[in-house]
Amino acid sequence: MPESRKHRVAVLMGSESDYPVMKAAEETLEQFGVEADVRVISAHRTPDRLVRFLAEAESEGVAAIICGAGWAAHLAGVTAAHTTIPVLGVPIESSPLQGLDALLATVQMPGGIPVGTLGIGKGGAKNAALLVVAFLARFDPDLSKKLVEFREAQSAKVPERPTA
Ligand code: RP5
Repeated sequence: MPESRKHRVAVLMGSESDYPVMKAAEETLEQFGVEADVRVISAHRTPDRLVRFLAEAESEGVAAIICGAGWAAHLAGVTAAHTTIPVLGVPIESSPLQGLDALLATVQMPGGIPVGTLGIGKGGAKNAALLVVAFLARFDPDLSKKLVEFREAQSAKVPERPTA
């Protein structure tokens, strides 16, 4: 496997309508050379697809699973219940409650089955990918170097003073 494709991370979303948000996770992983396996899987509309996918993910050595969902978002929790692969959740602002419902549903997992929950929306999706990269980077010097460079480039873009 080429160096840049050493790690594979799954990005799941409850609906295709979540893709504009979850694309931020996909793009961020790709930016670091981490392969993103992107799927539409609904915990309530396609529960069998979820179970089938997770069996596949276990056998293919998927390092982490990022789940984005809106409304009474249970995708991340149900995913975590079916696998020991680490699961991160991204609440999506697709409901009349603008993601507050999804945030609470995702973050409030009872003790025993963790879901690492990020912020609502695109920022959360991007951070989910960055968090996975940070974990992987502890055991991968090349990825660690890329993460340090990313942080440095990000800092360099912050101006000392605002322009008019
Ligand atoms: C959730 O319901 C999905 O994650 C999505 O955010 C929301 C709306 O889904 P669609 O009705 O657009 O398919 O399950």
